[in-house]
Amino acid sequence: MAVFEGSFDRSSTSRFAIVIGRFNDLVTTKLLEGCQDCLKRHGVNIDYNGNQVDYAWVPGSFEVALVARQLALSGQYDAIICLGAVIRGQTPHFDYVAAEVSKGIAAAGFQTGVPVVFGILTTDSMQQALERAGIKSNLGWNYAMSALEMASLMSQLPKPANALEMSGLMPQLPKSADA
Ligand code: INI
Repeated sequence: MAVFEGSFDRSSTSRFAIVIGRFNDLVTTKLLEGCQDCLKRHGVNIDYNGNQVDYAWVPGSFEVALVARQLALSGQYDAIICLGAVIRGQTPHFDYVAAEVSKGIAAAGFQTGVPVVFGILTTDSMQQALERAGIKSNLGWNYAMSALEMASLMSQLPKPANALEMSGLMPQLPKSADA
């Protein structure tokens, strides 16, 4: 039997997409820098005109999952990295955005079979967000590590016997009574 484990040594051949929310871009641009730094130092060509990383900017975290799913469905990427910052305010808005983006990103991965990394900060304050986007550490780096590891791991796993069915995209037909 086998032990499956992602490695970080085939990065120069993997392809990634990064989806970034513009909302709270003081934070998300820093997450992106951390993410790019990690990818670059693992041998990934992060150039905008290169052939390894594509970038998609969206208005806010709420839109991230939709775009990540569409990119994943293209079959062109080994992993998708989602970056956003949802910061609690005076209203319940935070809860709606945070709930939808986390569910949406999980669904995008499940539905497509492509690893979709949850790089959305959810914090109580801008201070907490900035601390996680470069002031103390930069979680963008960690999100890139997850993408590298998952891209490698998924490439090693046995392929689904029925790719459409496993993706959850095939409509479930009702079973007829006499079938
Ligand atoms: N989007 C964020 O990425 N972070 C937030 O903190 C946020 N808040 O608090 O409102 C936010 N809202 C915008 C949202 O993501 C959508 O872009 C907008 O509602 C349009 O659909």
